[in-house]
Amino acid sequence: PLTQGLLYPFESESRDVRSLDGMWRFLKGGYNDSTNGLEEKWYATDLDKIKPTLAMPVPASYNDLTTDESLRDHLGVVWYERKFFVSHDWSLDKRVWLRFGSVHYSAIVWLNGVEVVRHDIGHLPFEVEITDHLRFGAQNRLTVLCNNTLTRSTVPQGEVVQLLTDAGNKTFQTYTFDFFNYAGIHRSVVLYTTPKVYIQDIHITTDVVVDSNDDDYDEASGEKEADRIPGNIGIIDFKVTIAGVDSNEVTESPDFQSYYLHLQLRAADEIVAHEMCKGRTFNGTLRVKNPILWWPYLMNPVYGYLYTLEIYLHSATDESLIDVYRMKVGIRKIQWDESSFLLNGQKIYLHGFGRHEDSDLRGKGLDYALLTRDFNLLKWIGANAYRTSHYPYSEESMQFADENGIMIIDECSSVNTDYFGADLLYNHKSALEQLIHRDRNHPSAIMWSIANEPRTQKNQSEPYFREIVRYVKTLDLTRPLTAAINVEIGKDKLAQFLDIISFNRYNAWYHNAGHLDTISIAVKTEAINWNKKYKRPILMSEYGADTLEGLHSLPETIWSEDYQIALFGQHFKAFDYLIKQNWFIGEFVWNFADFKTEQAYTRVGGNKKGVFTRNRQPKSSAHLLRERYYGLCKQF
Ligand code: GCB
Repeated sequence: PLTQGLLYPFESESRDVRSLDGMWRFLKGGYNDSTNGLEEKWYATDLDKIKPTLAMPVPASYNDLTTDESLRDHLGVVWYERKFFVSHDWSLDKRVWLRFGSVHYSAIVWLNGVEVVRHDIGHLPFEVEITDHLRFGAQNRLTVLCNNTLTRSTVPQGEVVQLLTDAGNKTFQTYTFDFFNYAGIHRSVVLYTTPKVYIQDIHITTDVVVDSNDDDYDEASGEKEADRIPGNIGIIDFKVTIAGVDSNEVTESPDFQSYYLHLQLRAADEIVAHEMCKGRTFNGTLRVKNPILWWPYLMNPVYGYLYTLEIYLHSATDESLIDVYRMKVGIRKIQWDESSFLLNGQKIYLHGFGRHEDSDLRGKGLDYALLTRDFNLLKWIGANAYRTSHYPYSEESMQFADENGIMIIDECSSVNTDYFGADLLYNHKSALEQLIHRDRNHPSAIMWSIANEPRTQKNQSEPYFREIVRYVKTLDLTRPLTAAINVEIGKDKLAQFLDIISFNRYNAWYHNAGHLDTISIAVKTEAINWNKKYKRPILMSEYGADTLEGLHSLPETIWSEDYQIALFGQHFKAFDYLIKQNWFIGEFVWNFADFKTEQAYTRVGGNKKGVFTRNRQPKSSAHLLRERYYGLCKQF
């Protein structure tokens, strides 16, 4: 089913938002049906009445907050609970919604003991209307079951295995992806209200066209008409869905004509475009003369410029105002062809990072302080882009990216797929559908990445990805598709379907460790071969070296800060050559910061390929990268 609604919960004069973040009660369940608390109906009563509970913050991963190894490595179910009051006022002519920014991996939610919603796939929001289940003017109990089990049909995949221990067999999770499978309620939980009839969904696409009737020409100024550069028109096509009109909640209901929409686009205090929509569909176009375009960081003195789109829903009977929703809109045009990627008609060179949502203690939990620090570091180092390796990042981070002019390669949570069955295909399509629905209005989202390092040497991967790409193209044609590939050109079966080919390669690390002089030629050759074979723009989506902060050695040896610097330098040589080939469109270091992984003898306290430490302080290479990235900002 296609996602509906899920607008970011902004408050307005017609909408209240109430956070349920804070301390919740927490209880660990087991992996099996007999131990996970479902059969015993733990949701039917207070969790403390079942067993002593722990205090657990929301949002946060639960794994690193106690000293209990069995919770860090827990497989299966955990339970969260919190109580809240809502006042009688909220029962008056309103709908009340419960929204989760993300629960990893799957969730079942009960309100006052009644199941209200289920959701699968981490890193994505879900919501449900709870008006009929709420006790107004009284206390309510919200219970959430969160299950982190990964199987061959989850996105990403994992396997559940048995190990013999002194206490008998233990069940635990294995996975091949290289980041810790943090779990819990990772993003904010909110209650919000809407009117009974409400703005349910908004889809906008933007474009920039030349103004053929430029009527600002002023003969009196002595300007010759032929010398004038015609102005631009910014186009915002919108499609707004309202719901709640009748019990069917469909926009095409007979009562539909009793409503109209008024849209206004604001630049600061000035209204620069507006539109009224009546009739059966709320589709239309706003036109802005000589718009301030959305530009990436430092490509223009004004970057990350956002207008505010205000949507007012009125009753046609008495013109009263029913619902108001405001959102930020960046006007920009994306184009791509065989050899380039253009934004607002200009060639773009992407320079940035693969990243992770990861930090000490809170794991993958949303943290505004961390987000702020990360964006300040991205700007300090001169990055203009990052890839949301290897899953959708928070909606709040997408808003930061919009505002700061950081271009996002928006990746879904498919990592290292080596099985291509119908069950996985279904979930993978759903992961992409939910991601695109969530992020399609963000100017910063410039490309969709459908997977990271799938095993595309396998024959079954070909029909699988043909179908994935066909499906994504039915959802969005305004952005190019890519995937981060690490299979060799001769064997890979996915690149043929992509608009832009991204490749991950660890020259002088996993290949030929210690041989810095093999890097430049290998990178050049690989990029050229991808381009030759497929005639597409190419970018290097990962390269890097694990680096232990404070470890130095000359001549450079692997794991030292000096080696990371030398390895970057060799890559820069190749990139400088490739940039001149035109079709080479970007370079992404792996990784922005050190991050936690599963325990493995190749990982000393996690993956250390960060340019910043896990604490977000620079390693020596950060200064070199800063010089390069600022240089690239000037060049493009
Ligand atoms: C990769 C993966 C990334 C790993 C990285 C590494 O190719 O895409 O998830 O963390 O290599 O450091 O091994």
